[in-house]
Amino acid sequence: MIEPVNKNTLTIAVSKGRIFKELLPMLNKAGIVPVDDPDTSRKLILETNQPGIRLIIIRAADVPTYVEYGAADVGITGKDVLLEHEGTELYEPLDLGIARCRLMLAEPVGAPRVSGRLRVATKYLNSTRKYFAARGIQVEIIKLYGSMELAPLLGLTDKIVDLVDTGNTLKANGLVAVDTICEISSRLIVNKAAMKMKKNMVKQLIDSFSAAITR
Ligand code: PRT
Ligand code: MG
Repeated sequence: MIEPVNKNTLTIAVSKGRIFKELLPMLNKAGIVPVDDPDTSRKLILETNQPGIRLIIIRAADVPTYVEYGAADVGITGKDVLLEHEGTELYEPLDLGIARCRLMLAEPVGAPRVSGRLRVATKYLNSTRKYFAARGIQVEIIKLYGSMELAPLLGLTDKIVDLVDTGNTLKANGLVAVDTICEISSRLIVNKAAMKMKKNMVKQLIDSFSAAITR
């Protein structure tokens, strides 16, 4: 624990961008209204209308780390991020059903069959490794941090593994999805100590988020 435990405060870790946008109405339904707008504010700690509840705004991939170490009590992050997180177990009590997309394998339209060892570009090393291992396919995975779509176009790799929503990005770059690796949505994750020490606040949050889920 970074701070002495105060049972009456709750720190929620979230990334700005698409997850925050879709989370905001759910927070509001839970009676939590941030005082500042993270898209215009440069603050990394956002106070809310509820004295004990604050939001911290961090990179999506850092959310599990803050929650694992108890620097945040709870967090909201994509299943894609959780599948890559290497730390200790986290409670994942709720699928919020927001920021939905698919983790997909894609290749250039009309790509010839790959002879020799397949090369795949991705930032999702764990998920990609597991996918090919389960199929007994030898693969060389090349780690990139973004713009994966570019890799096959320049001959860096044969295929990519990336998130796909509308498919417009693939299409615009002459790529086509060939398989779905995993359905992705954002999850509520909870620190193990917070689950015990702040049981009431965490339970209230889970209940109000549950009620706000649109299926
Ligand atoms: O952007 P930054 O580097 O700060 O971090 P980030 O990319 O992790 O954050 P952000 O906000 O872009 O994404 C956060 C989370 O949103 C991801 O971890 C997913 O769980 C979820 N999500 C849902 C998506 C998408 N949909 C999505 N379409 N994340 C990224 N994309 C990208 C995708 O990588 C591709 O470049 O959008 C492009 C494809 O979109 P379509 O509609 O053209 O198919
Ligand atoms: Mg992004």
